Amino acid sequence: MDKSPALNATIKIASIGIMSALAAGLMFLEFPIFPAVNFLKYDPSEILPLLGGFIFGLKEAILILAIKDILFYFLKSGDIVGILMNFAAGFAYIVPILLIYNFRKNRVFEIIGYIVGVIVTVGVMAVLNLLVVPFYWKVEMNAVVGLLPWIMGFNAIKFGVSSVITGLIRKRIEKIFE
Ligand code: RBF
Repeated sequence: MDKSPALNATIKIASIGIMSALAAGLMFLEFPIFPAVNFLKYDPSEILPLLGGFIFGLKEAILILAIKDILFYFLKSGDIVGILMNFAAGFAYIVPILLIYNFRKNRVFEIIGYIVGVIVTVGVMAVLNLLVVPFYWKVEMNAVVGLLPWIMGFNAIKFGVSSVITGLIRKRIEKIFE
């Protein structure tokens, strides 16, 4: 972007708004992957904050993620625990990817970022689910331990798929902003 600073700021604010709204819309596609853990739903909405992060930066990515979740909370879900878990997963996924990419802005570090991002998310969400699901479903923590393979598999698939899609479309999306 080599336009005037005022125009750049305007483009950025408008883009953050559009990307947040698109992400909230994508979240409506949500569906469970594994019947054993049908409270975990796949949707590809983390792709937009991640793209926003590659284009504008980490703060902007977190802002798009937060607006997406607030919009979805009011438009559909109404479940504060589910929304906070969705935000936590998106945060654990996006932050390592963008930190690694900001260290060296090339394809290799981008791909290392996706791999680390998925691993961090699988680990963080395993712990968070162990702590939260006993209260949410009023079950023993031992029962949740039995679900861990499904929970970890879910997050690996969800964020693995989102990484592949983002890796494939990123350059094309960024061209729009050149
Ligand atoms: N979303 C994830 O991407 N990863 C998770 O590990 C995860 N754990 C959740 C645990 C509970 C108890 C709930 C209620 C939701 C969780 N979510 C998780 C969010 C869920 O997949 C969905 O996006 C939200 O519930 C919004 O419908």
